[in-house]
Amino acid sequence: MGKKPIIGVTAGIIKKNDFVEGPYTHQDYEKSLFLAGAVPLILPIAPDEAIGYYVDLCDGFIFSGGDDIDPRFYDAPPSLNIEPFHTERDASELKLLKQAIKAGKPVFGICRGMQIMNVAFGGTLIQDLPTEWKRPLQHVQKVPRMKSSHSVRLVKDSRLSALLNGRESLYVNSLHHQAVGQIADTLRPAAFAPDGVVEALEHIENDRILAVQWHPESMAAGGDPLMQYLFRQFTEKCVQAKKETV
Ligand SMILES: [Mn+2]
Repeated sequence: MGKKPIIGVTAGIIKKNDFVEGPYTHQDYEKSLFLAGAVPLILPIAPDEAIGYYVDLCDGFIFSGGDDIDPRFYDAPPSLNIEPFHTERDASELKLLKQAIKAGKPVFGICRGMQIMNVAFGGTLIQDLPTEWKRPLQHVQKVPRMKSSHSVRLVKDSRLSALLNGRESLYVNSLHHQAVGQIADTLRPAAFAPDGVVEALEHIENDRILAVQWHPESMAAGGDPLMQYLFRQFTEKCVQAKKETV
């Protein structure tokens, strides 16, 4: 006991019918964390006073995918093509992210999780790629979730590229209609789609902060070795961070 890191995964809310409603994460997050040797812990949207307990309990955090982000958090009005957002989830995750980083915990933002990260550090979002981006490619893929559908170019000398042994590009899946707009000052892009959309972000100094726009958890759960490697690397980072803070 004690060697596997506990990794918190932020949950959204799903309503199945009038009688069934509750915290939701896609099971691929849990599957890929178990595969990587971590123990996942699903974190429901929490009141402020519970956030510190989440930070203490977990050795690292995945900020998961989900709905749009309420644009009030980056001082923009909702555009005509915004989809449903959940203000309470956004507020709760922004607090959790800031406290987790302050406590030195590794964080991995995925899809919406990358967007909330950019917003937390002061950046903005594109609210709807098809109508607000010049000549976008298809970012809501028409093939199963675990399959890749568009390429990304990794930024040379980025931490992400180094993590992947200097790779210059890879194919990823894509299930988003929002994207990073103005990048926060303390973050830098680590990957771009062919249409210029930001597909990965990393912190300029803190190597415990990484985010991707695609869904590596579904590719990993579907058997993709590169994405499984990404999860093992994150798990290892959580183990290291735990050792250093004890
Ligand atoms: Mn994409």
